[in-house]
Amino acid sequence: MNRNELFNLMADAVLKGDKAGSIKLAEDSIEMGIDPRTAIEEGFTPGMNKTGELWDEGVYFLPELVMSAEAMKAAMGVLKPVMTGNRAGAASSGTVVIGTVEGDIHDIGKTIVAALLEAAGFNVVDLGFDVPEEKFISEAEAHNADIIGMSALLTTTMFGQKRLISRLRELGKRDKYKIMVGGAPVSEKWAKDIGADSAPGDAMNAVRAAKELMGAVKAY
Ligand code: B1M
Repeated sequence: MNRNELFNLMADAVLKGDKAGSIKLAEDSIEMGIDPRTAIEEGFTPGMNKTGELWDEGVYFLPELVMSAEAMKAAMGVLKPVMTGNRAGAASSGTVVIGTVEGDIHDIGKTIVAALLEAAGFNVVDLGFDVPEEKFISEAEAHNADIIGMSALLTTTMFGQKRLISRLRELGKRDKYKIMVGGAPVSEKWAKDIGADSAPGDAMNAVRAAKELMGAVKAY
């Protein structure tokens, strides 16, 4: 089987919500020596995006959404340990506290971003989903974070990103952290309007953006 055939099977497994199939294909990709990030970006994620399209068209409903999400996360469970590897003792590129904002349980994209940041050498504190602003702040303080990363997938919940930045200003702590925001409805204009430092559109750009933000942090 060649790479493209494998990537198509990966997308299909997620689209069908085939958890066992996703795990097997993720394991096959490791045996074939394929970079886990490539397997995620070119294999499994297109399946999740196609799921989104079928939901938009009213072909897929919540059960299918959940099954696709479970298949996607099962694949991530196989690939993440390989991607982050044994980083014990390696110097950290910086500390990122990341989570999905309050009221929002979409965590697939956030988890991919967290895994890729960890693989790139960042110390990542993943707060999960439905995270209140105060928790982002208390965890950033506790871990002496450089970057706070917030994912939002709903137009109703993305205001949590704006509230956090306002709260940091009230506390006189806005300049202490670089703020990265993301999620399908999040645009560069939104990020600028709310005063965030970065709005990378996907996980690979999130890694590049985090490194750039660290350059800015270290410059101080
Ligand atoms: Co729901 N959902 N969902 N959903 N869901 C969306 C987001 C929706 C766009 C579908 C639609 O109607 N077209 C819509 C939101 C509409 C809107 O507000 N604009 C929607 C809705 C309405 C809902 C419910 C309200 C449905 C209902 O119950 N009636 C409900 C809300 C629950 C809640 O959160 N309170 C709901 C529930 C769910 C499930 C739980 C079933 C499931 C999520 C499972 C899970 O995450 N564990 C789900 C799913 C799967 C989707 C879609 C189909 C796919 C989202 C996804 O995982 N994409 C989604 C449709 C869509 O987005 N097209 C939809 C794949 C993922 C890899 O992409 O998350 O965008 P994404 O992440 C990318 C980038 O955004 C970026 O990098 C990632 C990887 O490349 N990125 C970041 C993400 N976070 C980042 C953070 C960064 C940087 C980059 O820095 C910090």
